[in-house]
Amino acid sequence: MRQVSLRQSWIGRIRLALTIVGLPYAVCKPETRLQLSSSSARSFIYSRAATECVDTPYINTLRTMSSSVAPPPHLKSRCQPYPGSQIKRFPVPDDKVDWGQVWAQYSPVHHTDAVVAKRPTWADPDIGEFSPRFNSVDGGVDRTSFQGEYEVVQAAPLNPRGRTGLAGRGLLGRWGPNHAADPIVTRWKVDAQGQQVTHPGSERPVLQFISIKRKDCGEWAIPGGMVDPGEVVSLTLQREFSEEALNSLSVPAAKRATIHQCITKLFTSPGFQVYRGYVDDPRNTDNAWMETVAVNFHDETGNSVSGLPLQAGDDAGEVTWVDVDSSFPLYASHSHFLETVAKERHAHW
Ligand code: RP5
Repeated sequence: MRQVSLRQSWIGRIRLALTIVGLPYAVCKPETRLQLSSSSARSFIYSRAATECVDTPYINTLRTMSSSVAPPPHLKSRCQPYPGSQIKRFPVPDDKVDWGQVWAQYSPVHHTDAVVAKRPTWADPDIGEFSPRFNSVDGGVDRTSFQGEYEVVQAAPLNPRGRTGLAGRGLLGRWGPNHAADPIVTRWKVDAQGQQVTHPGSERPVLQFISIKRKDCGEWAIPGGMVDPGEVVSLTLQREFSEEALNSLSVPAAKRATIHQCITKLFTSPGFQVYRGYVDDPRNTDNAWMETVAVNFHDETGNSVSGLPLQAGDDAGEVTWVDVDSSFPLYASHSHFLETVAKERHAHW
């Protein structure tokens, strides 16, 4: 039986009041696409542990692109079979995704991958074997959601975007939100003469971004990764980029220091926060799901990170610069993030 946790509405009232008087709550709400002009941009620093944006001047320069239209029902989170297995999810039609739709016949398959069940350091124990504090920062593990407060039903957190046809954690380590960070590193595409390339169809300049081919599914993706307990997102963005696109874990310590020096400049330059919220990731389940903060770091002149030799590492099978184009299929919700970047930079999409 579903136990709906009804929290007092005072938080909502405070948020509404802050929004009305123009204080920064509005930019911290979930699933908000944020824009800022390059002239007014400030460095991106975001601390999930504190659950607040810490760079207040930056916050005040943001323009909000949030729409009041409800997001479409998640699709990849209902994919068949469940990744890394032959397990078939209980089929969920679009009109039954919402938990609010009563559906007595709903009988999700239970699955927690053997790797997760072995309890690696990045995974929680089973429900019943520990006492997680959901909807809070729990001993370094951020169990809050960008989507707001999620429900906990029979001790298990409930996916805020609705049914997926699979209960348990599947391949995800944490019950509830699994927080990631996605660094979108871009440059302008140039020809052999160094001239910006314009797309013949859209007549707009073409952006390129650094993409990795994921080893687990073979799909192209942004080189993102999980936020470690207690880690600030700005650090995760740089760390994951170094590990996956520059193979920093496998290079000698001296070379690692050089890589670090080269990319620190880019990652401390003004970043454009593209998205933060739920990710339609194929690994999502009814009780565990991905959320991310996606940030764009742009190499305008093409002579900072563009000069670094790309080398796939960690979870990446390949790494390369890829043209930003709507026809290029990407993992999870990554196309949506790239579309926002292209629009913000008036580039071809
Ligand atoms: C996606 O999974 C996120 O957007 C991020 O790119 C990625 C993190 O998972 P791992 O790459 O660490 O598996 O949902």
